[in-house]
Amino acid sequence: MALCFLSAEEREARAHSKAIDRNLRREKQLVQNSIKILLLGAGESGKSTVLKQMRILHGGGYSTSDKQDFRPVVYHNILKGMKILIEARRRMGLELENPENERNAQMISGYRANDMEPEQFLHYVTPLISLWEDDAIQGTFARRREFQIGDSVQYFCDRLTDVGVLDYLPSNDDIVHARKATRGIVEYNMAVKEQSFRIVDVGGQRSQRQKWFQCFDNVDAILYLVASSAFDQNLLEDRVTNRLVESVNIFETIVNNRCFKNVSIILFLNKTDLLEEKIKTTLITDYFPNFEDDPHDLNAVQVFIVSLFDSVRYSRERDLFYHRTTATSTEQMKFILRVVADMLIQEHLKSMSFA
Ligand SMILES: Nc1nc2c(ncn2[C@@H]2O[C@H](COP(=O)(O)OP(=O)(O)OP(=O)(O)O)[C@@H](O)[C@H]2O)c(=O)[nH]1
Ligand SMILES: [Mg+2]
Repeated sequence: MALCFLSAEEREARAHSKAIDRNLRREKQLVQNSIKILLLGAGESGKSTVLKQMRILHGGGYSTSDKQDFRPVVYHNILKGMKILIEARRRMGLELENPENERNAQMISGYRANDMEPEQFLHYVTPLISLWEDDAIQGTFARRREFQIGDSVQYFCDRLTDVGVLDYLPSNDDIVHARKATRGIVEYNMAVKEQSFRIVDVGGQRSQRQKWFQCFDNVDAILYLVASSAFDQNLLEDRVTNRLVESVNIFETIVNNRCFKNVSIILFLNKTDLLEEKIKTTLITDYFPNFEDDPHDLNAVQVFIVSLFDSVRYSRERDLFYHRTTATSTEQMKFILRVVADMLIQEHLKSMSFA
């Protein structure tokens, strides 16, 4: 039917429908052209931290209002962390060095999770500083592998005077240290060198892992994160399974999954900063007796951890790609993410030319 026989409304409706079709085509093209990266790994391995760095380095970053949204998370990390320390100290039977801290401990123990405003948090700051300085709390913290406490508690407790002000605005460093477990599936789009990337972040705790298969379609690359420093720690979920063993077991199911036959899988040996500190005093041989090298040598320990992951791969066609990372360091991630993006862009171009 010629367009001139259409009423004005019909013409408008047709134009509208054509515009929708155009947008759909553009979106489809964008999805086809973008590189889909899955972030996988056990709980607390650092997946969301890597995603935050991608947003800081290659995405829109964090506006003032986004940063404000992290305030209650930081407050919760600190108060929950101190509550855990107080309870663990009691169980260990360590006497508080400063008698006034009995009252402070009672106050913090009464904290219940809520979205706290700065005015409220300010009441807790002096008691928190006093407790953090107490030898009994420090002694308890030194034995933290015996109980479950987040890796960022020390970072924030060392900065209580900065956090404990009325106009506190979390910095990018604070944001990458803030801990909130991921529930469900989070997607983020960004571009590196005009190549679009679709990043998918999932929750790594056991209860979250049944959702993983929902994002297994059309994956180009997997960044598999492991908390390398967790070789002496047990899982939060059952408190008995070694965290490194759990991570190797999950990796085994991913790396040998036929869905990922042609997918680049890159291992991020994460939390290098914490591993470096830990091996000064903790022997990996106490947890992995088949380690035969110098347990205080960072490189030797990392090579051993990589070998645990490498040994569960059925296919030996390709070498296992890995990077030693500290996901909380924006400086370091800038370099590593660039290397990874370059590699994936090359592979993507190659696959497009064969398509
Ligand atoms: N010191 C240090 N802390 C890290 C590093 N990577 C992550 N973290 C911290 O470890 C905690 C857990 O990191 P997340 O990124 O939330 O871990 P996740 O893998 O997303 O965890 P789930 O969402 O539960 O699966 C956060 O407090 C991070 O700041 C690292 O390389 N070094
Ligand atoms: Mg997460």
